[in-house]
Amino acid sequence: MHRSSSSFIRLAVTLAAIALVSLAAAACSSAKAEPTQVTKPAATSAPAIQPTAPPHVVSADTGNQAGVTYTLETTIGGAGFAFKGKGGDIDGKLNPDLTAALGATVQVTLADGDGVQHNIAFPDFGAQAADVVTKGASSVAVFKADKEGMFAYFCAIPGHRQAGMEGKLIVGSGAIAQAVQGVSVVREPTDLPGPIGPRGPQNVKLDLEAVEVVGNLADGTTYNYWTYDGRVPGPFFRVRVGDNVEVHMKNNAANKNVHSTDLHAVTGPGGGAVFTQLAPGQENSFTFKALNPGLYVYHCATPMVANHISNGMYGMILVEPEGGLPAVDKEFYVMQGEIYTQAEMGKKGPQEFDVKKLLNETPEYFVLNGAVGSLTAQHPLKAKVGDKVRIYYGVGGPNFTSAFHIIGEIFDRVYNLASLTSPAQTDVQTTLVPPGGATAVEFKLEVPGRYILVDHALSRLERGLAGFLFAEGPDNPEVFKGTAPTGSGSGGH
Ligand SMILES: [Cu+2]
Repeated sequence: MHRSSSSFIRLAVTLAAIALVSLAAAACSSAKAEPTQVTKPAATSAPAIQPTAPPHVVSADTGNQAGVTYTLETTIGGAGFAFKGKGGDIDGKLNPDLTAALGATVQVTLADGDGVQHNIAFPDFGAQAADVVTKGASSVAVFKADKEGMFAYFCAIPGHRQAGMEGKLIVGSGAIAQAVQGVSVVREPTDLPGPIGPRGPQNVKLDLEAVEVVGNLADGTTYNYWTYDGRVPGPFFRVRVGDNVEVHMKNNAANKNVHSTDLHAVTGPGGGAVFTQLAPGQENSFTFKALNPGLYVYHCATPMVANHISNGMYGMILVEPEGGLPAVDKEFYVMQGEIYTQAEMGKKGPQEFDVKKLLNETPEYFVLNGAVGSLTAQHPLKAKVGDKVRIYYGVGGPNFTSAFHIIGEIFDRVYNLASLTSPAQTDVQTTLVPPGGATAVEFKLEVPGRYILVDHALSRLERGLAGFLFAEGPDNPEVFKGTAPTGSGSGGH
């Protein structure tokens, strides 16, 4: 910790966040260490079924209704913590899929392999194995797999599920598991056009298509997204101040709803929405002159607008000032949104939109680029030490202002509220981004490792909002050095 200006609070919060996402095993284990750990059966509200199955894995494929047993060992690995299969088909696999025939008794033994406090919960079946605290301790969850489908299991210690301790239990036909496979709606953060360069104003044409699609919201969880061009956020457009811009929008014939576009870069009533209220199968165009440079949000403006936005219909358009923006090595495109599902976050299978939660502003998920894991497991940002990075960050929302922050970095320059003509602010830790607003931040990467994009309203991290930025390159001990506490098992980055 060589930033003398860092306050203790910021440090503590940052460390807490790192613990959640990447783990700080030492802190957990030292805080919870007990001299002995008694092995105890699950204290659970599940039907009190005594385990009768022998201590080996019985394949669920045999249709054995009597029971199936699994052993999972806790481990440090992958994104943080994980369950590792022991024995049978799941041996050595991280967070393995567990399967059981409908009606089978499932017995899961949890073995503590890392000396950190853990448990395992099957909330859909009201079952949870007691906490294990010391290395070698074990506990058991037993329940009856009395409903078909795909269900989550996870460690219920706060933060551990988000740190990677989550897997799937598939009961009955594997076809159900297949059925909830949606497509990826995640827009890659590198999917944006390059700088325009020193040209004069031109006529340019932008194409947009509204596409309704069943997409992956999280692992094993799907949602009926409404998108532009099948991705969240929609395409990143780049024009120059003074350009005459023709916007051509199409509503895919397979859609069920009317859609439209309101671009905040437009000067004119509705931002174009009046010309683009399109029924499925329709298309239309309008033109506008890009009068003001800036980074602007666009979104669907068809009632209920908040519904269309939360389902994924937002994106950004950059209107470059004359001469463009200063050159950087890497540019990224990231947008924050909320998703309102009827079931609680973490429920597997297809999820339904919940209008009441939308109106009450109580989302189940907060996401970057459309889905949980989008910019962590799937498409992390990548750069090199020495790179100057610019992130175009917008909030589709529809409701929550973001306290945008990168754990481990300081923004060298912030184009506050995405104003590109005001002087940039310098040396900013966290910047506010309102719904329907944006920012552009720039910083140089001095130290290699993993940085974490968050909304510093950090409860939202627990609901899916996180992104990784990996910086590759040689260590820079002059700026940052240290050693992890012994026995933590943490490899740092
Ligand atoms: Cu729409």
